[in-house]
Amino acid sequence: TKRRAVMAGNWKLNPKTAADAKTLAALVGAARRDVDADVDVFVCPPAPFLADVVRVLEGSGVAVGCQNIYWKDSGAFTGEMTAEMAKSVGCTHVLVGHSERRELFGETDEHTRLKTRKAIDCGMTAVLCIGETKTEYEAGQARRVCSRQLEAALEGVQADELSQVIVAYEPVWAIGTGLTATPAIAQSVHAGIRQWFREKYGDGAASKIRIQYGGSVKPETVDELMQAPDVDGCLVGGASLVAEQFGRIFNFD
Ligand code: G2H
Repeated sequence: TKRRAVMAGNWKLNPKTAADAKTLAALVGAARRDVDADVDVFVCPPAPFLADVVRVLEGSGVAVGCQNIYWKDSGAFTGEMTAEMAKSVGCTHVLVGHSERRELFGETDEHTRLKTRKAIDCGMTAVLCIGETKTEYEAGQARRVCSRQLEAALEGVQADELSQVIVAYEPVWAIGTGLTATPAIAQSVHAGIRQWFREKYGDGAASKIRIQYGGSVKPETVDELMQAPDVDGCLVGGASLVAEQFGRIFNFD
């Protein structure tokens, strides 16, 4: 049988105000009608809204994650936020290595390693985002790029710590472009990712690790994606900003 599904909303730099964030959170919470349904759900609002969104979603069955952390514990690092800070306001998850962080903010594989380590040590779940660019995809390098990113970010992470790791495969060419990878493409790369875990950590760990697909997931595409044997959930950007759409996604058939 498949692993427990896990659905995440990445709000990115939206919505505009705390009031709007609370309204969206309340609608997402309401869309989670069946709190006991066999799926984990969390949303990742911008940092200034985290505490409010945690309060709104209390008891709703929707958890809260942050979109980024710094790996230091304190000090002169203007503009940054620690894992401990996020945890102290109720965040349970943190996105690490999103392609926008890598492309626009210069995050390296080494940064993803430090952030993954910090999230685990802090008792949070690291949602490790990996994926190839269009050029790499066209050169047939999807699996190789994913393996390199996994190798780097998980260096030093032990098998018994993998319960605090979720992998999100997000082909960069499918992000916000409206181009969803076909379920067949997603399945093929997800199988390759699981194979990487098998070789590195063994069968048990490989069969347990949850791998989300991300990149223009919509209500119209979620059901078929979720039928792929190695797709365990979705990381949703644009469609997570409309509660009705995100609800339809996490209540997938
Ligand atoms: C990929 C995804 C969520 P979108 O970045 O992380 O966004 O669904 O808008 O492509």
